[in-house]
Amino acid sequence: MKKTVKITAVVMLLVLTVACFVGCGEKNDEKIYKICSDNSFSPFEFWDNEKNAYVGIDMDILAAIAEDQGFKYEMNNIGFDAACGNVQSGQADAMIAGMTINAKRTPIYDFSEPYFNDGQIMCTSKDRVYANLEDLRGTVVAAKTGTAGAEFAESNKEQYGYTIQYYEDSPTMYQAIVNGINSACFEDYTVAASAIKSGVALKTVGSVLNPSPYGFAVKKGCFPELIEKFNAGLKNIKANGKYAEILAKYGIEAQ
Ligand code: ASN
Repeated sequence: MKKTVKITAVVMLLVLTVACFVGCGEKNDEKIYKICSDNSFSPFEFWDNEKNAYVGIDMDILAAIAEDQGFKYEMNNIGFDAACGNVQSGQADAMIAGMTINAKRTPIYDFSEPYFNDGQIMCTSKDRVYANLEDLRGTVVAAKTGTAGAEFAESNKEQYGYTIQYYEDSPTMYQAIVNGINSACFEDYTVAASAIKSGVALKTVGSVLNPSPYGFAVKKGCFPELIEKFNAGLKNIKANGKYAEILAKYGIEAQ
């Protein structure tokens, strides 16, 4: 009897170990973490033609933290929804993508300490007159698949009587509003402000909704050491001024 219990315990341990490896991707000493991100979410991540590379607050924060903590990674800017899919399927180990920490995500991701705070804001074309959510009744709102902005649009669509059209990235979503295909979207305030500053013909309406923190994320239960390193590095780059320097480089005040 005792032996059976022992064998069962060993088998269970083996199964659990294998399950963890399968669920979290491979792990070894020379680990190069596969990290993915959004592809057009300025000032957090965006393509820089001159540098021929993705740049932005997230890109710089992660580089500074990896340097501080001595870990290696490769970055894949595949878009927000794709990044979420890759982390959940184990094709990627982690993501940094201006990702809002919210109740829908905490059961399936482990997040770092917050590294920024932002909420969504309603955006319309510069010359349209939707003054509030009520005015969106009967219109088609634009949303970026899988985002906190989409979640806001979804949770209010019955009450305010609009339907939703989905896009894969922020610039395509903005263009649909500018071109009059859609009435409005709910975008992170800092990102909407950056787009407007760069000449996108949108305006923000009302005040910031759902202010929440941004976090670096792994699939729930995977790579706890990476979250620990991110948190330790974040603390260090905040203490040594690097964090404020990165934000300032992109015209954002340190929080
Ligand atoms: N703040 C957005 C979200 O968490 C991120 C994004 O669109 N890149 O859904």
